[in-house]
Amino acid sequence: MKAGTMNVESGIGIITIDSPPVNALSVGVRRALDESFKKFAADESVNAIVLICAGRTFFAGADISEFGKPMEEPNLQAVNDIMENGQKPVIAAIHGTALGGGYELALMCHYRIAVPSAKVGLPEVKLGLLPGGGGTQRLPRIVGAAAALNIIVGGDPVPAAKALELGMIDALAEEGCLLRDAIAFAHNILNENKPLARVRDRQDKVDPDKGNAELFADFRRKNARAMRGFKAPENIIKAIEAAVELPFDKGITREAELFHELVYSPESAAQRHYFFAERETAKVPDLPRTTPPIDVKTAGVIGAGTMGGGIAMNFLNAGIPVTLVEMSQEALDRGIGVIRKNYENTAKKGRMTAEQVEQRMTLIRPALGIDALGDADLVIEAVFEEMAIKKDVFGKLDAICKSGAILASNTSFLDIDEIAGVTARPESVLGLHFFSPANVMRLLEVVRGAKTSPEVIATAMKFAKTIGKVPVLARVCHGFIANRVMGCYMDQADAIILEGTSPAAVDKAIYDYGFAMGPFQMTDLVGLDVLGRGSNARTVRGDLVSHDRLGQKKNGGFYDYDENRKPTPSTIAATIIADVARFKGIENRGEQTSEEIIARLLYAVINEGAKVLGEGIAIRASDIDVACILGYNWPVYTGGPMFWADSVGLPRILAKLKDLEAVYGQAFRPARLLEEKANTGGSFARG
Ligand code: T1G
Repeated sequence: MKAGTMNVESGIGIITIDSPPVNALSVGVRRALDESFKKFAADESVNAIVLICAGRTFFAGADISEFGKPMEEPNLQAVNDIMENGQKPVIAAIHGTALGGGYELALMCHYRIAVPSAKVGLPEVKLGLLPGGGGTQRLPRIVGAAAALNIIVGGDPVPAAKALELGMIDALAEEGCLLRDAIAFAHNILNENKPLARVRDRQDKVDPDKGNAELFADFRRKNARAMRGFKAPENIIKAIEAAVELPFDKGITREAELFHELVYSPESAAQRHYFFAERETAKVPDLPRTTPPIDVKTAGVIGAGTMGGGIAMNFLNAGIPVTLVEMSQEALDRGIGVIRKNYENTAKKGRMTAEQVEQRMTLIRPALGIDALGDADLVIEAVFEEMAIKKDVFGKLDAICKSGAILASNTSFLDIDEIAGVTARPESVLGLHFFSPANVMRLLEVVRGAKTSPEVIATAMKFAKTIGKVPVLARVCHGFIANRVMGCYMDQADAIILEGTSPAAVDKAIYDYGFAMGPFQMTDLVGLDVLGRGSNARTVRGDLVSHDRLGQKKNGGFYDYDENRKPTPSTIAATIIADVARFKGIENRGEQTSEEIIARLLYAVINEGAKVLGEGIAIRASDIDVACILGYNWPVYTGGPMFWADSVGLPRILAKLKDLEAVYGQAFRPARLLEEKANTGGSFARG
């Protein structure tokens, strides 16, 4: 039995599965389970069975890479029949993260014991799926329908202490003594001659909700916005309704039907693509896995403004002391005040304690002047986006920072090589481009300069995870990856309204595609003073600002807003748009269809993505997907622009780009890589 071992200790059969990295329930693991349970079922010296995993975690679910392929036997159901319906008590001994099919397997056991550091959960919704191993039928029987809706539609893991409270586990083991305590637990079950408690037989938590349609209707209403565009949540709700209304076996059949609808859906294929894409970004092909990362024990941040403060919080959250530098005491106090307020707001929501707030605040070392950064392992500057200022700062850092310190710029578009050029240590310089709000957005673009050393890159890719970020490596170009490709989306949005399509029509098309908000509502939210200027040429945004329309925060922008911030199309904005169009001599083409708007704005992104890939700015197409999903909330159930392009079909996109080029010119000239792939049956996913 390759994936595990079996042994017997004082009448307790112990099945230990060991299939790195996360004991996913691959066919090999299922066979090992099937074989070992059959053996122990027949072994008279065995009175009870403990199921435990070696390595970093209990089963972390089905093997996601097996989905979309024909499922090999035995399936999870076969293993279940031996475990749940056997004559001997089975105890799941949980450490790490018992997730998805892994936790469903634990629910098929008669009892569950876990170490305090463990977590259990059913995160399938994040893969566009539902728990297809009985989780939607068994969990409601333990926690009730209402709690099951939150746990399964939410998809977040539940820490052991909370799981015990909810009944998701039956006991806590001592940390580090899981097997010992699981065996003792098994003996107690035998000594007390406790019945074989099958979760499937419990009705006390589901019967009270029979006929309670309002419970589900209310849940749908309350979560409509978060569930919009996703297919899986509605199927999960239906499965839990079945758990309440139907006998167990009928519920299991219903669950399988609902699972089947999802596993072959484009949404789930996209979300599974994203699962692996997010884990692929940290792998840099030309960087040997043995490249030693530099130890980052202390950090420095220059600038305590919105970005600097947010960046600093990431390090504080990871327990790394930060020297926070500002030019004036007033600016320093203001910056630190904002950080404290952010933490206190989080504490008010119960997501951290007052002690944790103080503990993080004590890690800040305020400083007036760069000299305080001499000992920092890593310094990130977040000063004004002007090359001369950046060069001045890096010149000074070069003079005072210790040798081997990493010097990073948070610039969102300036040339990292030019900045590195003012130092004597360009190998220690790179870009670390955070997205606003920097303490929330998970994307971190790591910008590799021409001379940045492998050690510095390896360090950045590794510690990104330490501070809760997903690193995407980019070479130097204007706007790097996310801003560059999404810049085309904004450019086409600005162009199409000058040709007579209303901002509201553009926003509706983009909203219906799946973004939380279209480009013009987004601009009004962020503020035209933030996103408005930046061009000396006459623009609609510039004119709106000169009419003192800054967006939601002042006098409206592309829209007018009522006291509840409800947007209505603005006649003033429409007049300004028509005026600028006339001034630029742009022909009015009338209101475009949603399909045309989508092609215009999103195919422009795909085309630019193909250029970014062709130029080697991005390592792989899926990195562009991750950057757009995490940096610009591109809807994850499309898989991101490049994955979506493959699903639309590259020949179709190429043909449309050529049509658009014929009308709108150079901006739509198909990228060579896209043309090549379209003409050779290639795809971005297959590289
Ligand atoms: N299948 C296949 N590979 C997996 C995997 C899985 N379930 N989970 C992780 N990996 C790989 C991952 O790609 C990476 O590979 C390595 O393991 C380490 O992962 C019937 C339908 C467990 C919390 O959704 O959330 O069960 O990049 O980098 O940060 O109802 O992995 O090294 O080559 O993420 O320590 C439900 C998914 C499946 C859990 C560990 N389960 N995994 O996090 O490591 S659907 C999940 C995670 C299901 C049933 C259904 C996390 C983790 P590589 P990592 P980590």
